[in-house]
Amino acid sequence: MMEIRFFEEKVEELYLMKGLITGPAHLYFGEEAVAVGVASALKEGDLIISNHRGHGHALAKDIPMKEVMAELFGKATGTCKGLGGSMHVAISPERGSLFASAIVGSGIPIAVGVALAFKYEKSDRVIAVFFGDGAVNTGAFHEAVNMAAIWNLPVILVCENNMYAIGMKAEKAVALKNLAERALGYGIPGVIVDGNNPIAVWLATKEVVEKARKGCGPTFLECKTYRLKGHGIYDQARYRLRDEVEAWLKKDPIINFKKNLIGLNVLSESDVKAIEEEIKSELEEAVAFAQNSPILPFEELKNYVYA
Ligand SMILES: Cc1ncc(C[n+]2csc(CCOP(=O)(O)OP(=O)(O)O)c2C)c(N)n1
Repeated sequence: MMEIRFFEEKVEELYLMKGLITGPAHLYFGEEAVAVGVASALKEGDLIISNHRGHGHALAKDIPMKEVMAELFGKATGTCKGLGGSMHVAISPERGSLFASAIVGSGIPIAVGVALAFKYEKSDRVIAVFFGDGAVNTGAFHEAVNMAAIWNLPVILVCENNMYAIGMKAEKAVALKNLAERALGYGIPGVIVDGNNPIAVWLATKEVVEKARKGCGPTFLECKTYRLKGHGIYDQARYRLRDEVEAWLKKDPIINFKKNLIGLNVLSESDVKAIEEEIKSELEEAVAFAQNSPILPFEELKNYVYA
């Protein structure tokens, strides 16, 4: 989680202060426990599908930080050879992260298709797809979840309810108290979990993943969390009330988890310092790698144009 947080702080600095990263970028500040909790509950061979807010998904899925950074710099050494940028950074099928797109909700039918393939193959693999509260209002969500339900497919629908779709508050867009209630309409379980607690996310994911593996079908997992920054890196999010932001800052997943681990004597203050130092030096290396990497030669660029 600390790796994701420090990464995002660095991206913010490189983007806003140094202008070294350009294009759209959506930070994952505050939502780290969801990606980490879900990714650590999956086994080798399981897959994830990310979305436009994918830096955290990529790092949680162990895509090397330097490849993630290089993609943000638009370099040939990035996960998409620098052709995708921030919104496609979590595409690395060999590390189990299959797809990421800027089209809200678009990963859900793809995940359902992959889950159908798993079922045909009689494999025990599962796929988890990350999407926001805004995505539950897309047609893609409704059609795909219905199919996942009738065919009893091994897909975990991870809804990162960070309370906003750009500036639209989820409670103004959906007439339900909990988005997980949507699952009932499709005949599948809806589970609500504290998305700021990595252990809670891990436990809940483990349980629903094991069910899916055994052929018990999909689950809608609503992780209640908060986007501590604006929608995109450029958005100062002035539409949020100060009280709301302050209340969520108190629920910061990293500060609280660190406090808990120290309180339980799992980690000491100096262990935490050592972890922080390690991440900072990895980050410096990742930035240097990205800066020194080449861009894709024009001749190769043409290989990726399908028209
Ligand atoms: C199909 C579609 N509709 C609208 C948009 C414009 N858009 C980009 S991000 C976004 C909000 C997404 O909110 P949510 O799904 O809650 O994810 P979050 O950004 O909060 O992680 C919208 C509406 C889009 N990219 N795709």
